[in-house]
Amino acid sequence: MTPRLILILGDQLTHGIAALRAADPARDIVVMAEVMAEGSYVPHHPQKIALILTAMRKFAAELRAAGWRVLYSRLDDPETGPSIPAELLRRAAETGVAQVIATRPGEWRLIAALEALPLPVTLLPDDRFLCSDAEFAAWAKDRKQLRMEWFYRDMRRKTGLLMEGDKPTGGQWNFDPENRKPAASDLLRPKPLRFAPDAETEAVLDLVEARFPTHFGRLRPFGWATDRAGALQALQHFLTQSLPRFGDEQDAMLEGDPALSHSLLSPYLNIGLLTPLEVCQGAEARYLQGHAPLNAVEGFIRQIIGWREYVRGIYFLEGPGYTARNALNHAAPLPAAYWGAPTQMACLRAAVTQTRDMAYAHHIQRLMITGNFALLAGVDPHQVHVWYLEVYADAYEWVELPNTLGMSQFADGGLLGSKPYASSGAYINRMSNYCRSCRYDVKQRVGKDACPFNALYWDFLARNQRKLAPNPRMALPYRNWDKMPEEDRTAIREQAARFLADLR
Ligand code: FAD
Ligand code: DLZ
Ligand code: SF4
Repeated sequence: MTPRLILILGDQLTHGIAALRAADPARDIVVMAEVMAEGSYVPHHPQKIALILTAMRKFAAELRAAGWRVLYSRLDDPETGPSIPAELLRRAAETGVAQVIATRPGEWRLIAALEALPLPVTLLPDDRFLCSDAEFAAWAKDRKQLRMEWFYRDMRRKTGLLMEGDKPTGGQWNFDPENRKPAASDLLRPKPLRFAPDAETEAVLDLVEARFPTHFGRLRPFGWATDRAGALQALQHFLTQSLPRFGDEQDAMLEGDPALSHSLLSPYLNIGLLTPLEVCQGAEARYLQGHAPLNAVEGFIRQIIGWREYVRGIYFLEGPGYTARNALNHAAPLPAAYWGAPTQMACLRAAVTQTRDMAYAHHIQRLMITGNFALLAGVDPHQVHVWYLEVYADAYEWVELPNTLGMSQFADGGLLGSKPYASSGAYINRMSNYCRSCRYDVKQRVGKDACPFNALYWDFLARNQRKLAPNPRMALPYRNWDKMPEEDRTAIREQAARFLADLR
């Protein structure tokens, strides 16, 4: 029987992935390629590139050990082509094998490139996700509004996670009201598991250092797991050490404690070293054995079978055009502070510094610090999107774009979420300890010491009143704005204008 080329991409490192299930080790040839194009179509954080390349090398070794023939191209091989399509054409010419089977990539960009190849290419659905495109489209069809909470309930029913018959465990679908607690410093809080680089990882770190010297972000210290065994260890560590406090500390932010009780599992989930169902079943088991409370376990599972699946559904439902959305017509450039330029805003400095050093920030830092500030400052959502895609170890367009453009920048006009995640300094002060060490005063709205989030928040509301005021969920802030004396409103808007002018 004619052999086929089986393409495995850097975020498809799962032994049970569709393309491998459709292939036969005795007949087919696996193709894996480290290419400059994937590391630089946006300049990814060096830790992300190092994670992917090391994990690809280890995965290829596992495939060979399992009996597969693998053609593996290293970035430093002189024959390696510049891109995935170039590598497939080279391997096709070299082997005389023309037909390609791949699992559909997670970015429209690469789907288009594979479909444009002058070779017969079969793209199989990526069934590592719990909800297929067809299922999501059927769910979304005829709904006036898409809301994660309704989708999530269907995913609970589908997976049976935290279900007692057709009822949710504990009698409620969502325990978030118990979760939004500010964090308290705790020197004994368990830290996420980090891994000292082995020789293979060190070799890749040197390669990445040499090939991507200008990318934003520190490569070392590098502490990510780079194979499934390591990712499983990280999962067990999270389940036993941090999961019990996950719910309580989910929305909190603390100077000097970048992870709190978050899992840091997204880079492993997104490249396929862990599967969403095994992670959620692990968490559910901790609840059933009495080791973790329901608010923590339900909250954690919701992030994965709810938010993660929901944003992916939106990405593929909306198509490549979603990237261009800009419902609020924002056009300002991304401030230099996002690239590490000095800023006196303690919260922004902490989030960006941590991002530079770890390629990681937790959800509330991404949403309510860097995302919120870009939203209030009217930054072009496309620039914000590219920044998030560049700087995080877990960033792939299918998950990053809806989170950034939809959830954080409201650039889709409310398709993904019901209202903008905009807040003044008061929210950051309530949920973090950043304000204590900040040069600005979170209680002031105007004056040289005033927290920039305050004037910017009201200015954002005023600027967008026509578009946002009809939204019932925005009624309260607009009532407060309208009640403010005229001279206060003028002073706030002047303060915001001065701050934005200085920023630019
Ligand atoms: P935990 O807090 O421990 O959560 C557990 C898991 O739930 C995560 O590992 C992740 O797989 C999943 N999850 C949680 N929230 C979300 C969400 N909103 N969407 C999808 N999955 C979620 N996540 C990415 O994986 N890649 C991205 O590129 C990305 N970009 C984001 C950009 C913005 C502007 C925002 C607001 C959020 C973004 N997120 C992204 C979602 C979320 O911030 C990260 O998944 C989370 O911070 C990863 O850290 P963790 O593993 O410690 O998560
Ligand atoms: C992110 C990434 C990087 C940095 N490098 C490679 C690579 O060299 N080879 C590869 O196959 N995949 C890489 N990836 C992952 C791809 O960018 C990812 O598969 C697409 O963005 C689709 O999600
Ligand atoms: Fe951030 Fe304002 Fe608090 Fe400073 S005062 S840390 S700028 S919220």
